[in-house]
Order: sequence, then C-alpha cells, then structure tokens
Amino acid sequence: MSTTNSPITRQSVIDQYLPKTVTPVADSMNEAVFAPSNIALCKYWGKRDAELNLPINSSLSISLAHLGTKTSISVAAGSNDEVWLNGQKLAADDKFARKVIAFIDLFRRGAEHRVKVETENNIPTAAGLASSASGFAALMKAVDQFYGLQLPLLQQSAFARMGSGSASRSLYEGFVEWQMGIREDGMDSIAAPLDCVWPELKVGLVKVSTGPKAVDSRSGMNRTVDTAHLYQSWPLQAAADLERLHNAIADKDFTLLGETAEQNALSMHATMIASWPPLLYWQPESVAAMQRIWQVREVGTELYFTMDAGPNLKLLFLADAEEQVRTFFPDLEVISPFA
Ligand code: 2P0
Repeated sequence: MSTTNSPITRQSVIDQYLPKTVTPVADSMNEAVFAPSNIALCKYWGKRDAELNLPINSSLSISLAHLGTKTSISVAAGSNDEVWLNGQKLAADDKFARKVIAFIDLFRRGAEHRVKVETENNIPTAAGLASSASGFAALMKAVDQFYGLQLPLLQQSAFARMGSGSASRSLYEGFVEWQMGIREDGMDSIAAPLDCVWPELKVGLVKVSTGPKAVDSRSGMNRTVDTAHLYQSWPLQAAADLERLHNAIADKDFTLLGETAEQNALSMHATMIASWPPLLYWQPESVAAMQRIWQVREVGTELYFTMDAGPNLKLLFLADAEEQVRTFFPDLEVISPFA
C-alpha cells in the first residue's frame, strides 16, 4: 500500500461550498468557540490521500468533554496575520502559526483583511493528547462564525479533516464515528456522533513522558503504510473492531468495548513496530503501566487501555471501579466524557 496525493486540492473542494466572496461578520468577532479533544477506540492509522487527509479505515472515538481548544478570530489591527497560542504571540514563521494561517487562507477567498487568531488549549501539558484534533475543529468552527458561513456540521467535519484527520471527529461530544468514505473529493469522509450516552464511562490519563515525540503521527503513519507488510491486515482489523464497538456501545457492554479498544491500539502499534526504520513510541514506563493494567484485570477489576502515537496510556473503566483504579494509578487525571 502507499499514500498518494490526490490531483484534487483542498482549495478546489472547499471552493465549491463557499460564496464567491466572504466578509467578516462584525458581531461574531472575538467570540471564542470550543472543540473537545478526542481519543480513538478504533484508530485512524494510514491515509489513502495525503492532500485531503483521507483515511484508509473508518475510526471511532470518544470526545473528552471540557478538555480541548478554545479559539476566536477577529480582524487584526495591524497589517499582518497574528496567531496567539495560550496568551503568547507566535512568530510569523512558527510552524503551528503557518498551519493555522494556511487553513484560514482556504476560506479567505483572497479578501484583504488580516486576522488575529487566539487559541487556548486546556489539555493537561504533555498528557499525550493530540491538540491538533481539537485545534483544527475549533479553528473550523471559528472560521464558520467569523465569516458567517453557517456550514452544516458534516461539511465542517470534512473541512476540519483537511487540517488534521482526527479533527473531523472533534466537532462533536460523546461517541463519534468518522466514515472513511470512497469519494475522490473526500466529501463523504466525514464524522458524525453516535446516539448514546454512557455516564458511567471514564477515561484516565496516565502520563509517562513529557518530552516531544521523535516522529510525528503524520510521518509515522506514512512510514507504516509505505514500509510495513503487517499493515496489510490493519484495515481488516479496524473494520472488525468498528463493528464490535458498535455492538458494545449499543448494548453498553463495557467488557467488549474495553477489549476491542485495547486490542485495536496494540494492533496499530504492531504495525508501527513492523515499519522500517522501526517506530516504537513506548517507553519502559509504558510497558510497566500495561503490565500493571493486566495485573489489575487478573484480580477482577475491569480496566483497559488505549494508546496513540506516543508513550502515554489512556485508561478505560467504569465509575464503580474508579477508587480501585486510583490505588494503582495515584496520579491519574480522570475525565467523565458524558458528565
Ligand atoms: C487517532 N491518531 O485515531 C490516531 C491514532 C494517532 C494514533 O489521529 O496527519 O494528527 O493531521 O491527519 O489526526 C493522529 O493523527 O494526523 C491520530 P493528520 P492526526 O486518533
């Protein structure tokens, strides 16, 4: 398998859904919008198209309630675009600032005004949560408000995906499924929420390492697709897991949910490890935490984990196990996605 770059550009897709000209809506300015971070129970790993961030498999996530990104856009007072992150103005050539402005350019239609983007993450520092998911989802919502576009959420999900794949899922609360789609322009590669509320479900963040990762997930997934023969089996695994997760969510079957999420994460990591050069995001402490989780399960507490492209673990458990889980993971940050 390999990742390709579609002849269709992000701009040519978005152009079809926008008016010929856009103007900032005066009363929308500076009103911050929020998008939650999310954790995938069935992971997105591998692109079939790098320009549009079209995935090789569908994925399913859970949004993290109040943890995420708040963003506002206003007309800049000066003659340059400005990007502020957590109260600090970024240099014009900063990588993050350039990505933000490039995304806004997709919607600006050549208009003369400059923008001031203010964005704040309340994601715990280095908890191993992708800020690009909530970041691009909040930016999409802020763009929609700033230009008064009133795009349907499904279109916003498709456009946020062009910023970062996992951002397509961060437009919504609760369980969210991102359908891979089959269209070349990707307009059926969109996320939508599932109709389920599960108040007892908890997510715990285990922080193993605070350092920046050596290989970002974008490069990591491309390397896996390009070099790991094991990757051939990943789309089958993901499709089977997605079906199991739908059943688990419909029946509120926590055992099935936890087992599926954990096996899905480990299968994704297996494909990474089978890449060349090998991609191992785990630290010794990550493995120690996994072993502790398996010991906790041995003694009868239902505790599962998932992991993304980093060394940190995200625990899955039900409210009545929280006290027990905290005895094994005293520094745990616990999130109630449905509270
Ligand atoms: C996920 N990850 O489903 C998977 C699991 C990491 C591991 O989505 O290249 O930042 O911007 O589309 O969305 C992280 O990848 O990648 C991710 P791009 P993104 O949550």
